[in-house]
Amino acid sequence: MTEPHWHVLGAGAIGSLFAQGLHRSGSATTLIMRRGTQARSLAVVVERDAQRCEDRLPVITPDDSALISHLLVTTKAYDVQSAVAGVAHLLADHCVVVLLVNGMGLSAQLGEAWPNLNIYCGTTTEGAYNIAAQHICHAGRGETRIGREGQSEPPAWFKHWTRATSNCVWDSAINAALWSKLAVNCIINPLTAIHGCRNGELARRSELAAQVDILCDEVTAISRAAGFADIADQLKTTVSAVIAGTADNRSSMLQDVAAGRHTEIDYITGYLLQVAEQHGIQAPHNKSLLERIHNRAQ
Ligand code: KPL
Repeated sequence: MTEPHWHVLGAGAIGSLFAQGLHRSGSATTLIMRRGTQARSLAVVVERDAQRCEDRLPVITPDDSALISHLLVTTKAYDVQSAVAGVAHLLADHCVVVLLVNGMGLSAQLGEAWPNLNIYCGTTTEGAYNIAAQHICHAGRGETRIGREGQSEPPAWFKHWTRATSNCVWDSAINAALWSKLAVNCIINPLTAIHGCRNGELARRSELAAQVDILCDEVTAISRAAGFADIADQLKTTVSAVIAGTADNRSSMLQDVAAGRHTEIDYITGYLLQVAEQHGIQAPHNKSLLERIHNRAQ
């Protein structure tokens, strides 16, 4: 198989990181920028371990006449639908789409809107933040899991991903990986956004630790009902480990609220509450956080 040509939609920190990784692994890689972008190429700069790696990648906008066969989407969850709609006229029939975004529910939405897309989902714990546009710090190495529920064999294009990023695995039970991330995000993200605190304070301040506990109980019950018993059993341990491991982080939702941007709450807590409702489970604390974030940020 010839190396696929990847187009990257959403050139934030994670998008820039994976775009450079795919480019360096030998795949043609093009950034999709907003309409009106004049540049035909952009420098992508990744700083890690006191080293600076710079590559110039080609750029297209939705006004160009490219045919996209492999699309990596790394936008914010709330931008996915409109960003894909903006390039839908460029997508090849059965275009491969890898959704590397927070939250859940988006692949079903995209599949409904564009039934011919060949959609895969992913989740990553790579740590990267923006220094400037397309200039990022790769602050922490993590693991990337890509998959499609029930598909045990990875598609041919996946082998390029294992070269593009240091720790990338195929996951035929990707929904559990996505749910596990969602469960953790339901607890850490809204609380840190509402209290304006770094992740570590959720363990240090007793009144916040008590809220973590109550939320964990609700998310545990919903996880169990949704068929994720292992995640439910481990949830408190997992959440404590993530809080400890990311103690100095400002969560993505705190950053969004602080910058006056939309938040991903509808795709995180909102999705959790939909599942809770399907199973007849009450989750008043999660519901109250959803409302507080809506009232503050959106
Ligand atoms: O995923 C995160 C986020 O901020 O969105 C955590 C794990 C909470 C790290 O900050």
